[in-house]
Amino acid sequence: MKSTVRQNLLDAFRNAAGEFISGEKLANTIGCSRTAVWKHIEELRNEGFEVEAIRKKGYRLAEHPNTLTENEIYLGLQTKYIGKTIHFYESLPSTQQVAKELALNGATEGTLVISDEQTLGRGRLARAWHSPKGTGIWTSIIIRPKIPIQQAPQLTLLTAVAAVQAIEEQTDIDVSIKWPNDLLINGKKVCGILTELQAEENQIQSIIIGIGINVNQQLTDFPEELHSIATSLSMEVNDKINRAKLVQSLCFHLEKLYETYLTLGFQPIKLLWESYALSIGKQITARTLNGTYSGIALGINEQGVLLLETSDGKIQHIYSADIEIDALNR
Ligand code: BT5
Repeated sequence: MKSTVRQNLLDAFRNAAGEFISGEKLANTIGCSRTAVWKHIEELRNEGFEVEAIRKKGYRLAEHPNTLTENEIYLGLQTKYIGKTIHFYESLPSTQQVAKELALNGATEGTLVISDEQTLGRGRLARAWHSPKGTGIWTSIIIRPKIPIQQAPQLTLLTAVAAVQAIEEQTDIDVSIKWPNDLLINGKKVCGILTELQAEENQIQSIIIGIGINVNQQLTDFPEELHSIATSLSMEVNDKINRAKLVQSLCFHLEKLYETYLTLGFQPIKLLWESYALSIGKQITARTLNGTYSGIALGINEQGVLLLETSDGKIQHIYSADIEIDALNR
């Protein structure tokens, strides 16, 4: 966040819930001069916020611009710490890289990096993640859980649940999860999650949760090779979706689930994850770096590892793979 004055001003407008606040009261609550208040209001106006000013009554925030700016995200945020510090960029190679550097420099838990465009967005195994300007949510969030390293994959599954809940809340579309990190609508990918961790002497320092959600793209915004496998929320509902609201909702659900996870463990998250999962009980093929396995997906274990029963009755533990649900039982 660029300025705490700005942050306090937005908090004051949010608390006023559309009512007028006098310039003097604003200056007092924020702890700055009335001239500074005026300057910040002018900046908000330049960003597209409509701030009414009436003599003797003061200021009132009338309209939001519905753009994806840090102010717009901050204004509707209902969390304690996830997303409370926002680093917004017009364009970045990848939000993961910036979040990683911030985390190494001590950024607090919940710090959110978001960019309107990524020029080098990436998925797992350095695959490209298509992130065109002004259309999606390309974000990385820093968390610092005190958990053993081998439990880190649970956070990918937790994030997938949070993203499903946020999308369903904002759009009413049914979303399913394909293990471990794909969110699908009618079989097409709408969201991908990439979690990366930084550790020292077997201790997690930070986990960077990268989330990419296709929001307002139309088919022609995707490159040819993604036409048959990708979709956006807008394509599914035939309408534009407010990206800032979706980010707020994502932060809200992420924080709620993360708090549950820290107090009650993975079990409640696992149950939720299973309720959204596509592949459980189905015949699947899992391509791992060590080979390809086919069998029935039994579910996930306490670590978030996928259990696959092969035709000879053996149970394979799949830690990382691309899975395909076999055509026969889709
Ligand atoms: C993922 O990888 O799905 C994780 C994507 C994470 C992206 C976020 S955006 C914010 C943060 N910053 C980053 O640089 N990354 C994270 P994976 O499971 O490996 O899937 C990658 C594959 O998805 C590609 O090989 C394509 O086939 C496909 N793909 C690429 N862009 C896509 C898009 N926009 N929508 C749907 N599918 C896409």
